[in-house]
Amino acid sequence: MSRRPPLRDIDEAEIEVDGAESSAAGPVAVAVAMKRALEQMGPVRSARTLLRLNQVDGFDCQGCAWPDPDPSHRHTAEFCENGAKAVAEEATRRTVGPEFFAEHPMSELRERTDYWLGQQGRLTQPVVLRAGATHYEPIGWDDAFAMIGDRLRGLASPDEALFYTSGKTSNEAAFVYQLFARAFGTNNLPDCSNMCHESTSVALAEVIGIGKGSVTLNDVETAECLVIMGQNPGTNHPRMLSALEKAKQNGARIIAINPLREAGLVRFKNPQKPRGLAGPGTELADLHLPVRINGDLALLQAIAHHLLEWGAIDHDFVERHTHGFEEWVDHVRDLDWDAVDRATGLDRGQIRQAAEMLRDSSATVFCWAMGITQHRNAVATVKEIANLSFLQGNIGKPGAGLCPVRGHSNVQGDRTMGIWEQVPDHFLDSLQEEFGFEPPREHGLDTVNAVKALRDGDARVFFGMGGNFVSAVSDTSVTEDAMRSADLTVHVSTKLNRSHVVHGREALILPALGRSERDLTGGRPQRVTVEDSMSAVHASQGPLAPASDHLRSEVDIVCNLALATLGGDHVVPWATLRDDYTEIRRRIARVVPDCEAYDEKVDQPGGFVLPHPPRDTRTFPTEVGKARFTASPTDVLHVPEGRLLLQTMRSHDQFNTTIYGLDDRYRGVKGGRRVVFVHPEDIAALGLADGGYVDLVSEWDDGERRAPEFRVVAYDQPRGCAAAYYPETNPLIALDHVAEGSNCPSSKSVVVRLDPTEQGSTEAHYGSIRSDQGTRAGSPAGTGTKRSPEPDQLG
Ligand SMILES: Nc1nc2c(c(=O)[nH]1)N[C@H]1C(S)=C(S)[C@@H](COP(=O)(O)OP(=O)(O)OC[C@H]3O[C@@H](n4cnc5c(=O)[nH]c(N)nc54)[C@H](O)[C@@H]3O)O[C@H]1N2
Ligand SMILES: Nc1nc2c(c(=O)[nH]1)N[C@H]1C(S)=C(S)[C@@H](COP(=O)(O)OP(=O)(O)OC[C@H]3O[C@@H](n4cnc5c(=O)[nH]c(N)nc54)[C@H](O)[C@@H]3O)O[C@H]1N2
Ligand SMILES: [Mo]
Repeated sequence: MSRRPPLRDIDEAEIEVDGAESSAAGPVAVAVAMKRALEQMGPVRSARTLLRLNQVDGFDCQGCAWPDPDPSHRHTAEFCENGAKAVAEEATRRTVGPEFFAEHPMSELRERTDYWLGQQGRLTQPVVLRAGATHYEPIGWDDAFAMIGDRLRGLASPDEALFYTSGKTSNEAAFVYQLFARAFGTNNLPDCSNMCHESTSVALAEVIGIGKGSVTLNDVETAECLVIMGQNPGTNHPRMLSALEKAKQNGARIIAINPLREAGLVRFKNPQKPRGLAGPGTELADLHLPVRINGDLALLQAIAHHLLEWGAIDHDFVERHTHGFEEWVDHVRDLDWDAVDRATGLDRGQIRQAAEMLRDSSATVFCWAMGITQHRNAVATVKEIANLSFLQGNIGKPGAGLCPVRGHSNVQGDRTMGIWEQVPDHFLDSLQEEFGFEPPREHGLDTVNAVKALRDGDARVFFGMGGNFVSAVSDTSVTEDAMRSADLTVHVSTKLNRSHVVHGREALILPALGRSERDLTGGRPQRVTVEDSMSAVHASQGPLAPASDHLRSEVDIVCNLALATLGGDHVVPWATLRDDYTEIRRRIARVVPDCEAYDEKVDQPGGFVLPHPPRDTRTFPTEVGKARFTASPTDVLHVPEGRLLLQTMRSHDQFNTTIYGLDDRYRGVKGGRRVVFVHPEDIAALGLADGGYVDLVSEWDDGERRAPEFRVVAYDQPRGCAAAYYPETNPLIALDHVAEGSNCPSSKSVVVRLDPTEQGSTEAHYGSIRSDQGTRAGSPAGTGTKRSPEPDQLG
């Protein structure tokens, strides 16, 4: 199985490779942020947005979910380079109106990359693609709602509809959206979490009784030791570096566990400080463990083995608050060191050094992200992180705890509001009591199962609240075919993306207001609320005039759709909820646990923090009423001879499937994205050349999957590992390659073969398919290989 990539609009012949950097941020970050802001927004909008970003009376950054400092500690410029890019991307002055769609037929748009599609600008008007039509054309809002309502009512069962959510949706919109799905009659609420921190949520719910992290920003800043695993904060959570800098100034030591030596974990040049702008910056990681991909579970067990050996145990905590200790100890004492060596690829001295740093710390925070959650054994690994924290009592005390670092800015809030295909019964009971309808009780479909339902004809309508489903989900060709088999696909979006051009028999794009924009729904200024990665909830209100007069808020869209589908006399007062979001917050207060007096509490400067029993009082609402130690087998992922273990990650110039630009500055790549990072000795051993071109091929029971034409880049990392960017690599990941227990695509451990090819050969390779579509602009074959680092310059 292979999929022709839409290459026509990116000329990667000019790609440059300069070697990795050894510090993050600094003056270049400020310059890049300002350049991007000015290009997209111009000076006035740049000032108007950036100065309101993450301020108490401003709006929440559309980027990551890292929390804001206490109101009294915020800077005038409380944002990072990538936050500025995220804002610029939304507040751009470029627009995509009806003329655009008249000009560009689907046959052309389908050939475009997500990069090109996104760069066209903000969507301005609802558009429809009628069955068999060649172009999207304008449609009025009422007609669009009527059309969707009609198709939904025509389904054989409400479970034939899928209501996907990406993690930017506000709490208010999320609450009415899940309410609509359930009032319509389904729990099919797949979300981006299913591909992201689901492994974390599943593991933590089981072992600490709540699927959320247990720390505050203050804990991070006052920890004695921080373990940062499977996370690249320099790119994906840049404001976390300021917190790490504070921690270092308070004497903390940092252990980075990552196959790559990410610049943001080495050194931080804080652009808010003279020392950061002109000086050497702050050294961050004291110890970097270049673990082999997927070796974390074994590594954590080895560290625990040492701590047990040395008696570095908080006996009081273990006795009073935990369950299952003996069984776990038996497993870890008996550790198979040979398996540890093979799984981690580390030398035992390095592991011991990490264990010593933990032993010598009386307050440790554990941070992790996608490098941990997107593996077959991810749930087990997260539980092992929890085991280690329990052993030394590092939970529910200052400066210590579990810190899963969430992705999308409101992904945690969306879950709190009930965007969850497996929401617990007590939540459904409250919904029933508040609104007086009977919500469906059967669990719904998650993301991977949603694709299967479409593929198998069990789902007919796909509705996306934000996001870019076909590019974000694994197994691109299967997912695209699944999407094409739908009767109707609808996307509530701000920008054009691939999910709009790979569509069902009929398709609609509904353009929504972004977070930076003024929301005057119901004729009054509305604000929304969001929850960050540390359970802090606060208000957000955009300052800008909307990109077009036709835009509607997500709340407006959901409530009008509900009216069109369920009728004006439905038990839920949709029009009232739509016209005053305070009414929604009143319902949130009565339905969502721990949200009493919600509207009043979000009014406090900086908002409020949701309760978290393990963090607040060391109570663990698990089945056994205690924190649970759990023993997991020390597994080693087998990689056959001649194959590499590929992780699929983000470059510095993207937000998930939104591509801001073609540079990955910290890793030294400029002007292109189809690169695969490989250890110099593996390049030699595989008979390849640095700067040469390969097809990435993955092998599954049902055949091969191929992502063509990646340039090989020599890059320091453990032998046997490789890395390339997502979403270009999603065609390689079989839909069934998922984490056990969470069903999260295992996008960080894909066994691949590298087949040598020639640059520009894709055309020939797919010649018969591409022949009628012209040739790729400006990429003469065989040119453009530029300077690349010598192997001994790396690291
Ligand atoms: N600017 C920007 N910000 C973002 C995003 C974005 O795309 N752009 N995305 C947002 C979202 S939704 C999310 S979920 C987060 C993602 O934030 P991250 O999780 O930081 O994102 P990735 O780029 O997937 O990085 C994974 C990191 O894990 C490492 N890694 C890979 N495999 C392993 C492994 O087996 N073990 C260990 N220890 N490490 C491993 C990689 O080398 C890399 O450093 O960021 C959010 N913030
Ligand atoms: N191989 C591989 N695959 C992965 C990952 C990986 O690491 N490797 N990471 C996974 C992760 S962690 C995640 S979270 C998913 C991300 O999956 P998604 O959340 O589905 O994808 P995004 O790229 O964030 O969605 C971008 C689109 O959202 C729309 N949008 C932006 N802002 C708004 C808004 O305010 N309102 C509305 N309505 N729409 C808006 C725009 O139209 C934009 O095109 O991808 C997953 N896929
Ligand atoms: Mo994510």
